[in-house]
Amino acid sequence: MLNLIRQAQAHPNNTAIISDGQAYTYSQLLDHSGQFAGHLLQGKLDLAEARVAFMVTPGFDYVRVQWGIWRAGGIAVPLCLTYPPASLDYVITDTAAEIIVASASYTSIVKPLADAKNLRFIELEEQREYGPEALPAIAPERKAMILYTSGTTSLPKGVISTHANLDAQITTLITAWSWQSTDHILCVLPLHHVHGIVNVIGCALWAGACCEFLPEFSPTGVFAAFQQGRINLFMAVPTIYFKLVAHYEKLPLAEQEVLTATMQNFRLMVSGSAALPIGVMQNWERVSGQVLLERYGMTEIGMAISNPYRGQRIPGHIGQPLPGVGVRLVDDSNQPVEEGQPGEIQVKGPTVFHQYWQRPQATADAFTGDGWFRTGDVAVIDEGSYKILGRSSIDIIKSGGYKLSALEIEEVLRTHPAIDDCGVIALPDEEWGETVGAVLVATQPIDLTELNRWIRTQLPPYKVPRQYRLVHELPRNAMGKVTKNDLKQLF
Ligand code: MLC
Ligand code: AMP
Repeated sequence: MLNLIRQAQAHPNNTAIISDGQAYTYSQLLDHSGQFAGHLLQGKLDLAEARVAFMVTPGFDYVRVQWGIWRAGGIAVPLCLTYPPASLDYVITDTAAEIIVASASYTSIVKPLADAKNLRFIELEEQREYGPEALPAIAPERKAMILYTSGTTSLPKGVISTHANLDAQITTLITAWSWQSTDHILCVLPLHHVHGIVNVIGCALWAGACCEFLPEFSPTGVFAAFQQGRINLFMAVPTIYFKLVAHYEKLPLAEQEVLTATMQNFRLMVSGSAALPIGVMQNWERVSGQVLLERYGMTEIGMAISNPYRGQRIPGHIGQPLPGVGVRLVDDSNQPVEEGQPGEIQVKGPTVFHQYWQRPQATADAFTGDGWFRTGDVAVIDEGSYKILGRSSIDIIKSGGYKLSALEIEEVLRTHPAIDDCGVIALPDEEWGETVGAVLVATQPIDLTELNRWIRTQLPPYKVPRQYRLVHELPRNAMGKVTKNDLKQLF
């Protein structure tokens, strides 16, 4: 039996989930996910790692589908809710998904893609309760989930995690952050990335705690949920803390005082997925009385390094390796660096993913000969705590906590009939961390509003360039390569 299920059986009567104004116990979650697993199986003994892509609103339905896929022996492929059809189709095709599940509100977007490939399509609201079926035993080494991540190649890669990987990613956080069954967390993060899936939902449900959902992030929604007085844990990306502070500043003094008093009672607030600017950390402490715990992670490894739950959290630092996670810093020749010297973060241990989906070369390239995963992030140990200095590739952009590939955006821009060539770079931004800037060489006059409308049919909103520069030629070095540092000078 899956460990997550065994854990849930230990607290049948605790509230597992609050969504859409309804509370659901662990016992209900076990029943409904078991029934959904049976519905997926349709008499088969085991889905045998068939990929099941699902586009489901965050909340009870999302979790019962995720658990249902796992309990039926499938691989869960959560789809981003803001992807345009082209990006959804990429994931469905790349994973060779066999079944597509959607909340009714997404049927019109995703059913045509399923129909075009003749895939089984399940609209959730069709039928909520299904008859019980015998469920297969799932070994921990079996593949559990594929999440898409951008890197230094133009197309996003599927990261496969096994059940054992997910268990290890969850349990290290349960220990390090002292999760309790009495905890109550608010989930506002998108559920196609590890931050929301592992750190928030995975940990809460492993601990027998309560996970309350907002269908999407909004400062008003977050503060209204906080004011109910039940929530004691919160995790988000720095952009969310920035947006919450900006909203708080506009509230009347009396409301601010009530909110601050409520937030002072929280057990823990965590920031991650992108560097937490010291100013945001300080503003948040002023607003909430909470010293944010910053941690570092990645889709391929879950969380690896964290500031302490008890003990000093150093601003601008990410802390120390989490329990059971091997971390080292190496130089260009893959040799561990001397103390105090910068090096690439490499990670080893049970939390590290299984492989990239159907990309053996990319998988081989991602590991050293002795099995360390190369993160591409550069750090140094300073005051006994790791501190991120930057990334080894200029082509990786982190915007609002999302990892974007400059190369992927360039490839899309180049398919536009009016664009001859282009270069995409990260632009520093107080709110988003970084935003996307694009330099375009056009073959004919370009209407940028029209261009943006077109890009949104190709890429999700967070990958859309925010600033453009039109040039006659891209700056190139002696080797004929576009020099991205020169592109930055154009903004
Ligand atoms: C959206 N907008 C952006 C943008 N994204 N503008 C600039 N840069 C971006 N990246 C614009 C939209 O086009 C829109 O403008 C307006 O902002 C509102 O869009 P939205 O999508 O409704 O925004 P909002 O809900 O405010 O979303 C912001 C956010 C979201 C921070 C809540 O980006 C988010 O959920 N980020 C979290 C991502 C995450 O979970 N990452 C974890 C990866 S795992 P207009 O003009 O169209 O109205 C990982 C490992 C680890 O990294 O360590 O955790
Ligand atoms: P993703 O591929 O979306 O999982 O993003 C992982 C990347 O996010 C890491 O490789 C880092 O570059 C970045 N990241 C995560 N947490 C932090 C942090 N606390 N500080 C700086 N960068 C971070």
